[in-house]
Amino acid sequence: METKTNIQSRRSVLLFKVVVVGQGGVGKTSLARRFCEGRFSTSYQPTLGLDLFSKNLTIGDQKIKLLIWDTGGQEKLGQLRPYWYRGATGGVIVFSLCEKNSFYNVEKWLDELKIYTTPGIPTFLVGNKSDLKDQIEVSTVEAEEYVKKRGMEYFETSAKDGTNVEDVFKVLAKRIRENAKI
Ligand code: G3D
Ligand code: MG
Repeated sequence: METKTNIQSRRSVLLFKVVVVGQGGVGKTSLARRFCEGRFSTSYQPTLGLDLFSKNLTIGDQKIKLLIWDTGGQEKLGQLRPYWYRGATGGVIVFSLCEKNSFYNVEKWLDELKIYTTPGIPTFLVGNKSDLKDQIEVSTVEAEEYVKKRGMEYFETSAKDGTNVEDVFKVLAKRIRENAKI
């Protein structure tokens, strides 16, 4: 007699594409590296082309491969822009808590995501460099007010000491899964 196999226990790996955007120097590459490779280095070159990071996660019984698309040259993408964003299932907009201007630029990145990604994909706002406590220029209240109006979730991170970095990507993976109703 044929043995019944349990299809539920052999569910395939889901591939989630996350695009990380934000002004240069805010810590996008550092965050992706901290999450995927568990390390921080102060001698990064600014990203020239595209850095691809990936990490395997398990949420419940579901295996997920998170692909993190990080580029420092979004401004220069030109005609490639739609391709770069194509198929993104989630977005992270990063600013530096120590640079007010990078916070004012967030709206520009949000508009860009709205144009090129599928409407309604989970998008998080991340204020990075929380370890530089005496240099903070953007208050938690200010950032929280901003996200409240736009229905986003907000995290304050430090790629340097690791604070909240895991949370950002794990909660995002969870939201992507909920959004896709998988
Ligand atoms: P980007 O990819 O957004 O352009 P990077 O930013 O990841 O290249 O980081 C830019 C600079 O900020 C780097 O410093 C990096 O070390 C620093 N940095 C990134 N995240 C943090 C953080 O959480 N805390 C602190 N203190 N510094 C951070 P350098 O000196 O190499 O330019
Ligand atoms: Mg970079």
